[in-house]
Amino acid sequence: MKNRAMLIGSIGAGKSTLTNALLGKTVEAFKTQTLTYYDWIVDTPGEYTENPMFYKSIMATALEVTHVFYLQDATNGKMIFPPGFSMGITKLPIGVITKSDHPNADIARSIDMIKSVVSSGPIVITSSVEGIGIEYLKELVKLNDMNSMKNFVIAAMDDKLLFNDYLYTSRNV
Ligand SMILES: Nc1nc2c(ncn2[C@@H]2O[C@H](COP(=O)(O)OP(=O)(O)O)[C@@H](O)[C@H]2O)c(=O)[nH]1
Ligand SMILES: [Mg+2]
Repeated sequence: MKNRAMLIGSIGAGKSTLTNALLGKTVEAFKTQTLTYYDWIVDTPGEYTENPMFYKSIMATALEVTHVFYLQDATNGKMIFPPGFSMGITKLPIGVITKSDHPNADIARSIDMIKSVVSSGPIVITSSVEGIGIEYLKELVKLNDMNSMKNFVIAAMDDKLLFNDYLYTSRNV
């Protein structure tokens, strides 16, 4: 399978804007009504994450990808993923904090929230507007196992790139 990432997160978390940043496009983000497939990205509607009725759609779509990006909007204090959500999806998880450039961004709060979702995996602090963290995400999607991602994070030595593994250190994915 070609390495691909599915983006999930609340309505307005910045999925479509991040998709554009990752693909290097300058087009305006648009509200996604259904799944949108790009070269190596699957953008999902925020409703999929916000409404448990759509969890089965997330699970089904996950079968088509190698990585799942769990987005947490740094300006939003609301936690919308159930704790441990990524444990139910057997694809490589990556926590993504969006909008780190925003004046209302609370990075520490966002990291705490995403840690309860991605209990084992990288966490990348990003801004699609300023291009922060975008290259890290592209590199991580090329890596095929948790250990490679962990080594990548350690080698980067950047406080915008963390690795969370306080629960399970040798998770098999
Ligand atoms: N400041 C800032 N705003 C962003 C960023 N990414 C997205 N936004 C804004 O957040 C809003 C929702 O973005 P969108 O990509 O449509 O979210 P989606 O519903 O998850 O696809 C839009 O007004 C974007 O301009 C970012 O990195 N920084
Ligand atoms: Mg969207």
